[in-house]
Amino acid sequence: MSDAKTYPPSDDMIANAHVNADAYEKMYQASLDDPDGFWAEQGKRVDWIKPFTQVKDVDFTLGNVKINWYADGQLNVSANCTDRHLETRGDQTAIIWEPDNPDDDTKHITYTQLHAETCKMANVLRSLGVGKGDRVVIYLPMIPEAAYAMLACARIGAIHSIVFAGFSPDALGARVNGCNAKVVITSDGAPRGGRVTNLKDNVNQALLNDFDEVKCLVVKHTDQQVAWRGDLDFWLHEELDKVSDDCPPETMDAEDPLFILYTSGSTGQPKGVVHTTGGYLVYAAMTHEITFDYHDGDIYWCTADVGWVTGHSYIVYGPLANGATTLMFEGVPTYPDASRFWQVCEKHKVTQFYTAPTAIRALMGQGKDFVTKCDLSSIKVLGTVGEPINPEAWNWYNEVVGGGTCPIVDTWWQTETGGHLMTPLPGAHAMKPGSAMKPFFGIQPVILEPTTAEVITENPAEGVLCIADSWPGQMRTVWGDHERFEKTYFADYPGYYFTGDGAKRDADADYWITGRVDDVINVSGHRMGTAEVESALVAHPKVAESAVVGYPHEIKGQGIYSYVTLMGGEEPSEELRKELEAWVRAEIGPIAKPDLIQWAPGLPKTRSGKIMRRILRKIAENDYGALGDTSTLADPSVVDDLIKNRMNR
Ligand code: 6R9
Repeated sequence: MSDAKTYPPSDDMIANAHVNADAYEKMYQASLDDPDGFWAEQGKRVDWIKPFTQVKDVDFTLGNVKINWYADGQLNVSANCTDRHLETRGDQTAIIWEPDNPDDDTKHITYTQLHAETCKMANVLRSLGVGKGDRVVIYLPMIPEAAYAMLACARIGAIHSIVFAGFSPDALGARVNGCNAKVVITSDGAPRGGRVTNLKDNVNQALLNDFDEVKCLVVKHTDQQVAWRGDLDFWLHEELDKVSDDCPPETMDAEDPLFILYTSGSTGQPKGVVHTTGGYLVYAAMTHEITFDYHDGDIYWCTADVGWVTGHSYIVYGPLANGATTLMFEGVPTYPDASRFWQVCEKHKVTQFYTAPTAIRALMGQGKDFVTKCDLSSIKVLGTVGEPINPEAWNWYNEVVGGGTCPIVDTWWQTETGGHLMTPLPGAHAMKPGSAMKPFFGIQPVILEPTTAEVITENPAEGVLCIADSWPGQMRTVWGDHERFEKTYFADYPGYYFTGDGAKRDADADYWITGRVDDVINVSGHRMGTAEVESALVAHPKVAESAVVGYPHEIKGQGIYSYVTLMGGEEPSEELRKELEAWVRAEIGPIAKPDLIQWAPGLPKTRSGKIMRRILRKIAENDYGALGDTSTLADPSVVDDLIKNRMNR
C-alpha cells in the first residue's frame, strides 16, 4: 500500500454511479481482453447512418503508423449532437450561456433551437462556398455561436480549426495559413473580465497580406465599430436572414477529419492535431458520461474555453452527444469578483463542475468567504484538468468547494488523446489528492526507463509515460505532416505512443503524473513550447539569442523564464524589457508573455554549441547549488554571471 490518504466515494455515490468498483474492474479487463468486442459495444453510443462492421485497425510501428476505428461506418457528428435528441428532449436546455457581465441576460438554448441555429449557420457556410473537407477557422469568444459554428462545420463535413481568442493576429494568421482555411468566423468584439478585445481588428491584421481569398463571417456581439475588408466580409445575422433552417447532414466516413487543433510541442511551431469523426465522438461521449457520472437532468459546467481541447470534448461534443445540459461561460473566475464561479454554480444549480488547478489556486488565494457565501449544495462531482494539482489546492477544492462530499476527478489527458486517459471514477475509486489514479477503459499505460526504454513492470515505478495500444479518441495525424506525427509520438519508444509526460506508479498501482519530460511548459494549464517563445524573442531586431525555460510559479504552476542575449551595441534597460514583453504578446498572445527576463551576456553551451538547458532550468528554479557537471561547457564563467543576476530569488 502507498501511504497517501485516500477519500473513498460515499455509499450514495457508489449505489447510483454508472460505474462502481466492481464494474470498473470487469469492464477494464474486458476492454483489454477483447478490444474489438468492447469498442463495438461502445460504438452503439452514437447513431450511425451506415453501421460499422470493422472496429479497430491500428499499427504503432514507426514508418507505418496508422490508426483507424470503425472505418467502414458512416455518421454525422452534428446529427448526433442535435437531430437525434429532438424527439426525446427537444425542449430540454442544451446550452446555458452565462455572459461575461453578470448583469447581462443568461440564455437557455434548447435542443430544438440548437438544431435550427446549427442548420442555419451550416447553410450560411455553404452559401460562402464551404463544402465537405474545406477548412474553417473559428476565432470567437465563448458565445453560443461558437458551438453553432463547430456543429455547422460538422454538419456539412467542413473541418474546423478553432483558434483561442486570446491568440495574437500573427498566431491566427499562421493557423489560417497552416490549414489553408476558406473562411474565418469571428465576432466584432470579445468581452472578458469587463474588457473588450476587438477580435475583428485582429482578424483584419492577420489577413492583411496574402489572404485575399479568405472570407470572414462576423457575429455581431458587442456592437462596436469594425473595419470591413470589402466584399470578403459578411455579418452573420444578415446572412442568416437569407437561408432556411433545413440542412440535411452530410454523410461522413468515420475516419473523415472532424477538426484540427493546433498545440505546442517540444520543437518547432505548433502542430495541427487531427481528430476524426466516429472514434472521437464515441470516446468523448463515453468519457463525459462515465468520468463525470452524468445523469439526465444534471447541469454540467466545464469552465474551459472552446479554443482548447477541453472545450471541444467536454463543453461541446461529449455533452451534446449525450443530450446533456452544458453550461458555457464567457467570463473569467475573478470578475466582477472572486465569487463569480460559485455564483454561477448557485444560480444554475450546477451538478458537475470541471476546472483547472490554476483557477483553483488563484481563487484559494482570495479566501473562502467568496465560496461559502454561495449555496453549492447542488454539486455532486468536481473535476480538474490541465496540470498536476498540488495537495493544498486539492484539499481546498475538496473541503471548501465540495464540502468534503464530492469526488474529485483528476483527469489526465492531452489534445492528442481526444478524451480522458486516466482519472479516478466518482463511484469506483478512493481518491488520492494529486493522483490521476486509474486508466480509463482500453487504456494501457506503461512506464519506461527513460534512457534504456525498458518497461518497468514492478511497483512502485517512475519513468516516462507511454500508452501501449490505441483508443478511439486518439489523434490520427499531424495536419499535412504524417511524418512529424510518427517522429513526435512513435520514434522515441518504438511500439508505444509517447505522451511527453513523466509518471509514477505507486504500490497500489495508482498513477501520478509528474509533468512534461520534454521542452513543453505548462503555464496556467496552457501548453507552450519553449521553442515558440524563443523564436518570437529572436525575431526582435535587438535580440541575438534567447533560451526559455519554465520555473515554479505559485498560481500559474509554471512561469516563463527567458534568458536574452542582446545584439552587440544594444544595452539592457527596463524599457527594452517592457518592449520585449509586448513583442512576445503580439507575436503569440498574452499567455506567452515572459514572466521573467534575464539579460544574459552569454548562454551556457557545450563545445558543439548546444545550449545546456538543464543548467538554465536550475538557475531559473533558484536551485543553482545543484548544477551538476558543468565541465563540458565551452565557457564555464557564463554560469557565474547568470547565477549572480538571477531573477527568481
Ligand atoms: C487536456 C489538456 C496536455 C498536458 C499533458 C500534461 C498536462 C493535463 C493533467 C496534466 C497532470 C492532469 N496535464 N491534465 N498533468 N494531471 N490531470 O490539458 O490538454 O493542453 O494538450 O495539455 O497537460 O502534461 O501532457 P493539453
